Amino acid sequence: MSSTDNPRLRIAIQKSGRLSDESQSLFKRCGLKINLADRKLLAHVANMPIELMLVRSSDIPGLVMDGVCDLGIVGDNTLEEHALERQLMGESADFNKVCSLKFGGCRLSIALPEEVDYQGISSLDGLRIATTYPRLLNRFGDQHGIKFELCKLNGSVEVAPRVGLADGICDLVSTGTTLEANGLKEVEQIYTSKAALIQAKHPLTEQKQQTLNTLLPRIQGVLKARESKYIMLHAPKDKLHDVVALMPGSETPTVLPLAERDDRVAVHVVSTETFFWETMEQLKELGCNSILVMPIEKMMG
Ligand code: PRT
Repeated sequence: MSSTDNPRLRIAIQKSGRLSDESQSLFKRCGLKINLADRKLLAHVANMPIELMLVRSSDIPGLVMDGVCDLGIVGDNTLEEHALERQLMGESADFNKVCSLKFGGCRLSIALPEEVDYQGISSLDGLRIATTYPRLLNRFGDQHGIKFELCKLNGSVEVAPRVGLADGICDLVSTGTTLEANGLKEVEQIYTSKAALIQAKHPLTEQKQQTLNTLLPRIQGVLKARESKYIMLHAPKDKLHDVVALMPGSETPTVLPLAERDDRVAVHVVSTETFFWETMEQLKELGCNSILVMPIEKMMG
């Protein structure tokens, strides 16, 4: 059944790998009851007309661009590489990026053996580079007027220089541990990526559109809640202005009286930015106490 005849909104997610747990957890936090027990290709959602297609990450851009799936979650890196490849083949690469999902963050970088004396981008000209991302690497080369000799690998890219297959690599990096463990150093960052929710260009049926209209605000609510904190503290009344100014991204605070204390108040705020220990220490210096920072599960409105 093609996606357009199917009453269920079909969303492609990675079956197993770095994006699969976060993708499933996002939908679960949106209230979807996903039946994953049998690990089939399609997992129905029990309480909404949605089905998840569990596939390899690298298949997701094509499934969405060809209209087999209505939506998909995939890394920008995979998406961009696939789109570039299609454009070079003269095929259409249509999709809409609905939103960035704030997980799966990484960078695509060129790395060389530690002992190489790196002299800048021009010294990369003519090097043999092993990569899973030849299109993104070539685009970087074109932008800087350099040419690479490419060695396309789909895995274990980081061992290529050690076994004499390439002079360097162009691969995804998150912590840098893999590069270090393989005696490589990052010399150029060519692309940064996060997981994204993408949508096919085909028009949705009214029923699917309604489902999407319910789902999207929930996704936004989960993403916003993930970054936000609910902060409660007791503050000296005469320092209220300074106290509120210290809390990043806070909406209008709720200020409540404290029993038997005319000089102090309770302050409650939702802060939409990262709340650092340093801020807590500064609040304490202003005379605040009972400072509580709590995670928020869901947000709407
Ligand atoms: O599903 P399929 O097999 O087609 O895809 P895949 O092989 O790309 O799957 P997977 O699970 O490895 O990666 C899925 C997506 O996760 C990627 O396309 C990125 O968008 C994202 N992502 C985020 C990463 C990393 N971080 C990452 N660190 N993907 C891969 N890595 C690898 C990298 O290739 C290297 O081997 O992790 C190693 C480096 O990690 P650090 O922490 O040592 O720097």
